[in-house]
Amino acid sequence: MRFDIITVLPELLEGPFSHSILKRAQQKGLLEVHLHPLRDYALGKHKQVDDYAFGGGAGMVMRVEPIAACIEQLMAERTYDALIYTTPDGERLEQTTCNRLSLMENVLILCGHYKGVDERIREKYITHEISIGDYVLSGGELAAAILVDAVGRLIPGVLNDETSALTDSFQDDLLAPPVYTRPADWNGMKVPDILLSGHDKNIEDWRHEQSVARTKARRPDLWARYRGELP
Ligand code: 6GU
Repeated sequence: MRFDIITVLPELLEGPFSHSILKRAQQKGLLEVHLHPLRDYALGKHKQVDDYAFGGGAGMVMRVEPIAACIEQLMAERTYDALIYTTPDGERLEQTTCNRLSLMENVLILCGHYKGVDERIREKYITHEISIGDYVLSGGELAAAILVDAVGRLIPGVLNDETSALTDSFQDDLLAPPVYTRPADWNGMKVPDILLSGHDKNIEDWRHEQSVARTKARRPDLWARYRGELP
């Protein structure tokens, strides 16, 4: 799977994919992440990528021409399955969207900035508008990093049995159960006996109960969905 990311702050995205699971995914040839500095496509000697909003008001708007030039160049080289714009007014990112995106071949991400992008870019090119939650970030880069991380780890072959995504929180609309490792007794705080019992079926049942209890207590919204009461 290949991600092309258009950004005014490429430096911000150099770190997140250079470690651990996503680094290995790239080394294995399962994932490619290409950064495209928007300023390289800007016009004039000031390399301006933003401008004042028509109609007035505080905040700058990302101009159409550099973005269109960059997108057109990329689209001439390959076909994109999705053109994503990261923006707080987008649809909230959920695991189901990540699962769907992980089956795609080429995904382009435009990182939002300032007051946002000129609406005509959204109309002409963007297929998915994605927010990572109801709070405002200073730019869409960190949201794009989260998206690539959440999707990248789901690409077939990226995770092994130990890191399998099948038991993640949210994959079945339940939160994950508590986990423990050695020592079994830490200053009197003991690991639940059942986890030391070697009885796989009982352990599985216990984990499910814990997941249910946690989900009910912490995320009544997820619990309702699990019970089929919500979309
Ligand atoms: Cl995608 N961008 C910004 N700027 N803020 C956000 C966001 C995105 N998602 C949540 N907050």
